[in-house]
Amino acid sequence: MRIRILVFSVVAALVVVGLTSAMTVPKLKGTLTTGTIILKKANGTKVKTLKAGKYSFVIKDSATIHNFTLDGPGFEDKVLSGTSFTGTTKPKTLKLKKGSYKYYCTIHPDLKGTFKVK
Ligand SMILES: [Cu+2]
Repeated sequence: MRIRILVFSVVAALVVVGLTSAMTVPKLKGTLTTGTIILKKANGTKVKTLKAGKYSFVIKDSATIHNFTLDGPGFEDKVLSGTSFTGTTKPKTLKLKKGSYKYYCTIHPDLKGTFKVK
């Protein structure tokens, strides 16, 4: 009986750990204004390198003339915030693979940032 309780506890603990790790997808916050585009980690630092894996993207977009578009392995010009949209996008989970990524406005390609996934 005691072993059965122990086994149940271990299984329950593993389920909790599994659910927790599934829920803790790192958040990345993009900001798009009339003159700036930037992608930051939850701690506020600019994204330069990331480990391969899933990330939850949220874009805070106050510009009606720009879009926030991601280009890189697995994504060819994926629009995360459309040109006319303003506000904060719903979180979108994306799986990033190794390689070089660029986030930019397709209308104004000079408005851009890059990061690497290792
Ligand atoms: Cu633009």
